[in-house]
Amino acid sequence: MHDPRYDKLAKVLVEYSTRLKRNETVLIETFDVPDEMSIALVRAARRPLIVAGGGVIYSEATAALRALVDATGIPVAETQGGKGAMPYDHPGALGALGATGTRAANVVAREADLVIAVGTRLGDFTTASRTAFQDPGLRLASLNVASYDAHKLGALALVGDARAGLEALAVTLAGHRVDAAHTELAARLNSEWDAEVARLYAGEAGPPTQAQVIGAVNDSAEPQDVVVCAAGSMPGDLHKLWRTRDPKGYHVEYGYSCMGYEVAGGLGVKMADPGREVLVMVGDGSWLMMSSEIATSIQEGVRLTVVLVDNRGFGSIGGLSRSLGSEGFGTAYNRPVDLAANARSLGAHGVRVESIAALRVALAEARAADRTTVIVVECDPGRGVGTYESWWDVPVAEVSTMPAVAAARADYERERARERALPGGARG
Ligand SMILES: Cc1ncc(C[n+]2csc(CCOP(=O)(O)OP(=O)(O)O)c2C)c(N)n1
Ligand SMILES: [Mg+2]
Repeated sequence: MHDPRYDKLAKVLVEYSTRLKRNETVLIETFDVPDEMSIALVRAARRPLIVAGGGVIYSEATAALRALVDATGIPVAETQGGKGAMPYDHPGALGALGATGTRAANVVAREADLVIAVGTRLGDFTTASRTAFQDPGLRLASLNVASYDAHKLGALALVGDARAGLEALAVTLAGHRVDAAHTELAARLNSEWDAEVARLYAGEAGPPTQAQVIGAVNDSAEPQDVVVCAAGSMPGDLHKLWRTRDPKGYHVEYGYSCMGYEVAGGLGVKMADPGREVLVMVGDGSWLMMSSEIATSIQEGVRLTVVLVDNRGFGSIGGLSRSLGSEGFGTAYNRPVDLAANARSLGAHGVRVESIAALRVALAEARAADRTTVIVVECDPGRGVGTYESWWDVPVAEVSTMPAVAAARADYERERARERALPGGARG
């Protein structure tokens, strides 16, 4: 029997909750909240958002997610682990969320009055250091198989498997649809974002950009191909720009973002599913740290295509350092290294390309080749992709003799003030 008091309470919570002023704290402790209450909250929400994490993919819940989205019109944003949960061209797919997110996802997240997190640890990148969700009346529900993660950030915890939970949610929400305006906004933002991706894929005159390289690799890929990456500026760019068409088509290790994972990880992905083409994308820094599994790929006949972006150093860390006033200290390689010859020395085909047109040809040849190919492409580190309505809390020195650091510190303090305690959680 449905108890109408839940709906009444949800309406009160969503529409008339106390608006807090800065530094005021209200602690609401909820124990054993009945599932009915969660459902009532979803029905009452006007601007709900689902955040799909890696758990959606691990529990093979993508069809259940899609069914729920199609039935209710609730849009979806994806974490790094959850990318691929929705096909990029679904009108409810907002793409990447948080510090490495799309404008579409970050705009909807900022205004969301209900966030339903599914299979995500709600890590620092996903929440843009707790600045991603700014609605003062935000409700957060978190469906996670790990109780620790379900309870994080004061969420209304729904402990359970992502697929079973999403299927149950679809049954209980039968007949419910969010406001048409909310669904239409998501569809418009999805297509605006895709136009931005197309713009970056096309690039401008001059040396290739990393976004153009991603575009060429994506164009060359079949839906079931798998892109593999881990560290540097590439994971953030892939999170924003890679057009996913298969739930298993995107394999980026961003939990630790461990340099050197790329080639070794790609080998593992290929061994797990030899029927899929594996496209490893790796920076020169990561390559120089660990590319030795190329030798294993040759010895064992496990063929990979590796796209090695040479921007002469730790582009991501250099950019981060400069943005904090520290001049990119110690992040550039100042002596050229012949990385294609390096790949050949390990037994792979190794080619260097100077243009996107040549990259496209090399990608087609690599697909037809008898063994692993490493394609080296030089990119301009000064023409990166940038961020979209997001932030990441990287503390800046409080005391420095460098004026640029002092200026960065002032920016840091201003931005940090936007970090907020999520429903039951403290900041920090
Ligand atoms: C094992 C390990 N050491 C250090 C880091 C910190 N780190 C992250 S990205 C990066 C530089 C990566 O350089 P590259 O692969 O050339 O990529 P780019 O930043 O130029 O895109 C470093 C040092 C890390 N993620 N993993
Ligand atoms: Mg580099």
